[in-house]
Amino acid sequence: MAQRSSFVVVANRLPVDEVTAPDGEKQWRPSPGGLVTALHPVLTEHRGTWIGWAGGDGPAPEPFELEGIHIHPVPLSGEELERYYEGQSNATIWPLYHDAVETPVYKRRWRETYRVVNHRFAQAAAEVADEGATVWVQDYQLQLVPSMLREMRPDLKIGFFLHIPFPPIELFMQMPFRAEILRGLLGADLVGFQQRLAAQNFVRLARHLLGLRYEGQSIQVDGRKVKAGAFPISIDTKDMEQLAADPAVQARAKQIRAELGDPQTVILGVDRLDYTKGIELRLKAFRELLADGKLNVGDAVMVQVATPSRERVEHYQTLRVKVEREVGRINGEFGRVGVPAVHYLHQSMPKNELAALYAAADVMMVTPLRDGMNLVAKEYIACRGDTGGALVLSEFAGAATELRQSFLCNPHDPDGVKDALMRAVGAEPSELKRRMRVMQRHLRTHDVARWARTFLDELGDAGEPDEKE
Ligand code: GDG
Repeated sequence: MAQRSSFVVVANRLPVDEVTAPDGEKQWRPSPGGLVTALHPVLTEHRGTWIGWAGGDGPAPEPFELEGIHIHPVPLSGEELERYYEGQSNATIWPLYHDAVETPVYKRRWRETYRVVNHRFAQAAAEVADEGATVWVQDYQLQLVPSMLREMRPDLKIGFFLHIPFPPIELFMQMPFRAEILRGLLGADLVGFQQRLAAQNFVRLARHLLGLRYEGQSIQVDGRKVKAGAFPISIDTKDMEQLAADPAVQARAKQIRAELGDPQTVILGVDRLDYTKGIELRLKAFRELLADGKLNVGDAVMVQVATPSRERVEHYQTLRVKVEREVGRINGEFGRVGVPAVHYLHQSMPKNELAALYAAADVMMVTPLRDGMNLVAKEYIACRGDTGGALVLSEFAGAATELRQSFLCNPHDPDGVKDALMRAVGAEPSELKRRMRVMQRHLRTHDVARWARTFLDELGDAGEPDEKE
């Protein structure tokens, strides 16, 4: 029988990777990420279990324990991966929730598989959760799990957190099984979003679509209260600051600048290769500034890291072609032998190399058309120490609500992006340091541990009668 826990996390992916040791033996290794770092203390304290997919399309490995966490793998077949993950999650829900910046694709068989897989995750949670346990469901792949789980186990306290935006009513209404998704989420006691506006979209939708009454952020559902709220996620700030301050990382940052030809300005972009991230428009702004003569190759150089992502989904294949065409065009027009204008890396890199890149960059460009939060923006700030540096940030990233001292821009306005970039390039060092200090102070207090604590405290109170009642 599965190990029972009083705290259970349910997420699409498990926080582990399978690696092959030199002797050929397969082993599990924790895959570091903000979420697992934040939840590790809670998980170990409560004999916690993490339910998720382990990668691969075969039968799931047996549950096991790793660094004090019970790992409970859920299997996905090849066909399920294609329909539930690549299809319904990443070709329907992902674009729709990001303002439909790419056209969402709707397919009946994808939805059916989404239901089947969500049910499997809910069942796994129902099996491992102790009487009265707390279960925290994560993200857009698992929106039906809260209501399915509530039906199986009404004794549980259920939280849900959406890492991506929640769209306005007009957009959400496109979704063919919209009421089912909404009811799915309403199975939770607390539904958390990155932004206040997203929480508002959600409560208004509950009234619009299901005629439910709400007061403030509290919705009345079948005699229960479901709370919605904003819980902006963050990074492990201390860990990132320490990593960037490591002498080896600092030396690597210097070396990177030298390898780039010691230019005056290093401009950096780091994203998953995703159409929501605004990579193309950023490249285009850089090209136009070179053409206008406002920036010169040699003085300014751009580095774009585009981590491979969702490569079997068509939208992503088209994007890769477009981005690589733009990089080729810029280098073809403006590069010289041995001096390219854009250094483009379509590869995933170790975290310390990423930290060195952040530390080496004078200007970080984070220009998504829509983004739940954007942790890259926060990581850059944590990595700059007291050396200044400038963040150009889209108003459409959740992070823009907190990082007000960045150079904010509207990514839909090319001139606005160019203007923000030039202001960042030309700003006085003293001004840049002042801006950075304010944002760094904010991130030191608003880190990922605080995010998890705030959500779980509120979930602890949810479902309890109000004091005034
Ligand atoms: C979703 C939401 C929300 C990237 N390339 C490499 C690498 N990364 C790391 C970054 C950062 C993370 O991946 C990306 O996080 P983002 O927040 O920027 O974006 P999404 O992946 O779209 O995340 C987003 C987030 O969930 C959390 O709620 O902020 O809005 O879309 O940590 O550093 N890490 C390494 N090598 C790489 O090449 N090691």
